[in-house]
Amino acid sequence: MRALHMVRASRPYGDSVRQAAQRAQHACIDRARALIALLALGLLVVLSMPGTARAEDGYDLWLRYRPLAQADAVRPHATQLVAPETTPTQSATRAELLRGLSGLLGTDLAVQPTATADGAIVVGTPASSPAIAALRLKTKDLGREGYLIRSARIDGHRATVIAANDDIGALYGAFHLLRLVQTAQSLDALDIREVPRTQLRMLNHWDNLNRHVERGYAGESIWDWHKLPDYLSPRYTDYARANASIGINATVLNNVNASAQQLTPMYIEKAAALANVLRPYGIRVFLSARFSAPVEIGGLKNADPLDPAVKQWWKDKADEIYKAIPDFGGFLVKANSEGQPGPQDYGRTHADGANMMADAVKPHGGKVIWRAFVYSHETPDDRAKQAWNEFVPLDGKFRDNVMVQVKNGAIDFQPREPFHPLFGAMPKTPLMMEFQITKEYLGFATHLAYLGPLFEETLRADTQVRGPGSTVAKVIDGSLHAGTLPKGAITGMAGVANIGSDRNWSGSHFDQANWYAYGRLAWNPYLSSRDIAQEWARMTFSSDDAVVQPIVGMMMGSREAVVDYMTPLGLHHLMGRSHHYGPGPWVEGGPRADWTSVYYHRASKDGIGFDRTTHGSGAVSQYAPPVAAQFDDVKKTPEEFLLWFHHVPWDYTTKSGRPLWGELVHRYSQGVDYVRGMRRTWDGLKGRVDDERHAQVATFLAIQEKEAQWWRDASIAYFQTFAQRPLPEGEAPPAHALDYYESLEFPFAPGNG
Ligand code: BDP
Repeated sequence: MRALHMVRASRPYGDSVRQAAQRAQHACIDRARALIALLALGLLVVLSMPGTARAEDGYDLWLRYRPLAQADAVRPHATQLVAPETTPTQSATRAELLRGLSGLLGTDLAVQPTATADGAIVVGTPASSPAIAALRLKTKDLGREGYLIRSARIDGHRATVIAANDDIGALYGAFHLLRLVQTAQSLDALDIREVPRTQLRMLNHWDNLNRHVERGYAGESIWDWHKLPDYLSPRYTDYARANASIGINATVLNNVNASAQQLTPMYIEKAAALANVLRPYGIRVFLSARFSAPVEIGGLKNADPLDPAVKQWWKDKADEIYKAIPDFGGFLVKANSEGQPGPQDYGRTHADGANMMADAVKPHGGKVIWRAFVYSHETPDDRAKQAWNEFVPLDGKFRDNVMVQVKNGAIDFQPREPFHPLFGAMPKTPLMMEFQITKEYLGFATHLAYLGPLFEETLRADTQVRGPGSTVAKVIDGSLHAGTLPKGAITGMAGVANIGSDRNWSGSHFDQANWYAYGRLAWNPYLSSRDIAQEWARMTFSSDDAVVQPIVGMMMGSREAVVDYMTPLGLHHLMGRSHHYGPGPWVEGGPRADWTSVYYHRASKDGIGFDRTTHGSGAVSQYAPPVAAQFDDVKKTPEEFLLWFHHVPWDYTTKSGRPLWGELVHRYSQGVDYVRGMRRTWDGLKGRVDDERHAQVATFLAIQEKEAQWWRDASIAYFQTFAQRPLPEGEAPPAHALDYYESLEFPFAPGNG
């Protein structure tokens, strides 16, 4: 219609109607072209305007490389790139620097064989780079993965040097340099030396072969097993880049509740294809192994670890895997836990099982990571004590290529737990930390809960086993027991991944921070979670302080808020049955007492809490004497663990002066209030964060507020039936009666095992 109208309006005399129509059409096309050009120009201007918020979907994680406000300060330091490209890792390093710096600075770097001008970035090892060899830097003690970043002069030119012993160290150094640029740090007079404090920095995927992710809230498994080994999604490479950028160097592809199928030739080939993609980024593949695999896929009559046929089966299996994956990392095993098969099925110990598998992978340099997450409802003892009871007697009985992987707390990844008493209690066994990055117990993907403070709290906890300062971090990095660990013992940390096929990887934008923080702390368990949050927020959202500071503020208190509105004062394990979504303090009965809530909170008319003192279950005695004495005394126990260790009367006076009941209600409300505060802060950032991400976070925060209120109301309604006291003044009553909350069912909640 519009074109026709223009034809009529602009027909000069003497033109045929067709000519006029053609001319008008051309004019129209010209105008359209001009408009497109104008729009493109506008877009370009907008894109290159630093700090401008434009739609982003989160796929790029913290490696966004958007134009930097401070680009002018960086450009003189990044005029050319001198980086070898003869190995896949070198190519990845060079490609990342080019991609990152050109994105951040808006200019293309010239790649040169040598530094020919000021501002060269020179990357490599003494073997790969003559310029670096000539500098004769002290790289020896950097190991394979460490690196130096130095300001230097090369052939009279100012240069920034990234030097390592091995390609992988250079890649890590390249990511570090990019981080410095992304976070707007000065590149003058650099003198950085980094060596990872732990050797195995690993993700544990709880991914099944049908792509269901146990406790996954970010869609299906990232691994498209069906299309492997032929189709290699580009996502695998981006996964590797993201992990390498924070130093993660190992990944267990499949669920600890493992399918034996994973060890069949077909799936070994698929795992090998993934290993090939991850290898250039320094990431080794491990597999969870089902202990009964010799029976299920090997046709043996049993899986007894002392049976020669079983030993042979695992040796052959290891040989087969190493043929396909020469740098295969080894096996992760969940045995005799929550119904999984294990050596105890044959009257053998965890050490018998672990050692048998360790012998199978040993000739290839492989490791066995044996989980200490064991407990049985048939054992009458407090669940919190069972791992310690089983494993401490086995200290010193494991092969030197076995590591025991211990969850941060003795129950199960709760919003808050005291550190696991096994840390410090097995001086002859390398213990790996197991954190849960996916938020099974902290509100799934929709609750904003930054886990950095949780990780940090555990790592800084003082076991006191060798006097004050015997922190969990020192157990994990091997320094506390350097004298007693087997020679060449490996150190490490594992994080249960929150990664899935969702476009933003983690199910929510803020959950990316938990992956990031985990990686950074695995590299260096002594980092501060606040510094990590700053880094992450700058890279992920904006380098503008007016954006970063409010975001960091929200993040830092967010985990504590979850503790408050779900399980304050040391309460734990109060979530809905099986799916673990929402409150379920009333959960009782069913197949196992230790899968109910009443087992843990023990609320009655006289009080609430689990007595784990020397008068109760005695769990406190599993800690070193000074810690045990502290936790044994209700007055000395930090209030955040009060009901973890003590059964306390409802009118017990807490530190605030409020009676316990009042304090409990206060904490619940405080948690909800914090979420309201986060919403206000986030609303204030509208326009400063791109609309797409802003809107999703805002919606998730609204969900979080609703669910925090639900947790508060349901918990108060339930506990009030025991406390039999009115709500403190000013506290709003629950929106519904208790039976309403109890009636809610969620048969399709995600992630259910
Ligand atoms: C529990 C999860 C369950 C896992 C188990 C484990 O609910 O899905 O299999 O941990 O760590 O917290 O093995």
